[in-house]
Amino acid sequence: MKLFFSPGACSLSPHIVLREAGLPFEAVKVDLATKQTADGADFKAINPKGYVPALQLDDGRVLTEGPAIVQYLADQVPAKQLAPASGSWERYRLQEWLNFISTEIHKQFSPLFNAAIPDAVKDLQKAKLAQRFGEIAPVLEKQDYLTGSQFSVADAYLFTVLSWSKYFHIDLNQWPGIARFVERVAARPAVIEALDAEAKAKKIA
Ligand SMILES: N[C@@H](CCC(=O)N[C@@H](CS)C(=O)NCC(=O)O)C(=O)O
Repeated sequence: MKLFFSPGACSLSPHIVLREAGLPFEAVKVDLATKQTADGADFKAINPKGYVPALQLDDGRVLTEGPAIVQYLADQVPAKQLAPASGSWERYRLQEWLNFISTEIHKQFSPLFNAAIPDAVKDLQKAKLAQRFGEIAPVLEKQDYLTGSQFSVADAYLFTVLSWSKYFHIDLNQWPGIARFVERVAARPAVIEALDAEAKAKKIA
């Protein structure tokens, strides 16, 4: 399998999941400005949408969209319990979280990275994010992870998008449950490895 990623982007979520799952993979860096991969391919020929993450299976099939990719990966190694069984109530709860993170957090952060968006709009986005963090905080006050005591792919995704807070002076200590969640996830060996690998890939540039 190949994971097409960009250091620090939302592709960190499947990167963490691949390492949590213990699946063999090759991480291929994508230059999002030029849409070229580090191994010299035209990334738009792999994912016509031009964004990361994309997962290419050994038979050539490509899966895109972070929430779909992480569920696919979790289902390859059910024993790791990175997602509840397909069809179970708990699986729908996981999908509820993945969709919430995708639409209400990930895509609310995206305009903050866009230099063309006026500051007044960015302030509204930050207020909306603060509202959403306030909704997640009570959950993480009473349990270690989004779905309970077990780390899941939703936690990898939430950790990834929360990591962008530092770029926009959003102090997560306002929500102690969230701040402790970030520390808890950051201490996981698979997460340390993924962050380290992405930091090295960033330096190579
Ligand atoms: N809907 C996609 C969005 C992915 C996305 O926003 N990727 C960003 C990085 S976090 C990206 O590659 N942006 C570059 C671009 O759109 O050209 C998903 O959830 O996987």
